[in-house]
Amino acid sequence: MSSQTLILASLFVAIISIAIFIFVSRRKSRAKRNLVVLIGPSNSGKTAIFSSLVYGHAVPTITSMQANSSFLDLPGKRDPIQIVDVPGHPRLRDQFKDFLSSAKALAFVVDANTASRNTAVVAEHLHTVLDAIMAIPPSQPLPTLLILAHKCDLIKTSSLSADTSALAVTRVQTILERELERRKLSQSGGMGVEALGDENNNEKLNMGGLDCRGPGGTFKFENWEGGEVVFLGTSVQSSRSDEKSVKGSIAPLMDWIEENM
Ligand SMILES: Nc1nc2c(ncn2[C@@H]2O[C@H](COP(=O)(O)OP(=O)(O)OP(=O)(O)O)[C@@H](O)[C@H]2O)c(=O)[nH]1
Ligand SMILES: [Mg+2]
Repeated sequence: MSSQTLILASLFVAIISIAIFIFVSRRKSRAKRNLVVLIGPSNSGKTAIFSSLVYGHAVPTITSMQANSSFLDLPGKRDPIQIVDVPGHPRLRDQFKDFLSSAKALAFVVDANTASRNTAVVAEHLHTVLDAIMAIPPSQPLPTLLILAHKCDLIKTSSLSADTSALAVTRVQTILERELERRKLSQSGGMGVEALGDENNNEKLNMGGLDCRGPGGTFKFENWEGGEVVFLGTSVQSSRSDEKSVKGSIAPLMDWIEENM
């Protein structure tokens, strides 16, 4: 065999090997994305949602000091869905970053009933999540950001027939958009924004992640440049006797998982 043929044969083998490697690693990264990560402030209801998804009912909880992880088998799905519940404690909440490359969805849980009182804390926490998603390299698929307006059962309405879930979603979305726009303006004015979660971490003062398309770039989730944001209204407990079963109240999240994973 001439040396030219040998070089051509080696090149051919190298190209085939690279093609096989890329094919296998793409399949792997697609197969891995069966994960939903529950994140958000302390006491918002992440562990209650986790146990409702995994065990079918909410269990009594205390403040989580470590992440919970379990699998959910759904009819018609080949692979089980992994659910991870990351504690909201300021020193532990950044653990969600470990799952960024494999998560299909990050579910940011907000207590819709107290969101207006805790706006600054909730928005600062969400800002760290938006910043982390925007920092994902373009070669990696972006997780969908689900924002769960949770504890819908506690929303007070004048009419019994009102859709508390829709009210909770509108309330949470409006509050967060307003506060994130405020943070964006403070940053662009060179004033910096508060890092409420961990007062020792100065990096957070320069967080990005709020870029939006459209005139003026006003912060709106539908125009956010970091990918898809979906709002869902959920609850795991019922304070009204005429309401659906506990499992039914996380139905919007379950439906999203069934349709998208
Ligand atoms: N009314 C009502 N209460 C809820 C709901 N979901 C959770 N809770 C209550 O809210 C409290 C906090 O819930 P957790 O699930 O422990 O909150 P968490 O987000 O895991 O909090 P950390 O572990 O500290 O991050 C508990 O007392 C729950 O019973 C809900 O849908 N409705
Ligand atoms: Mg918890």
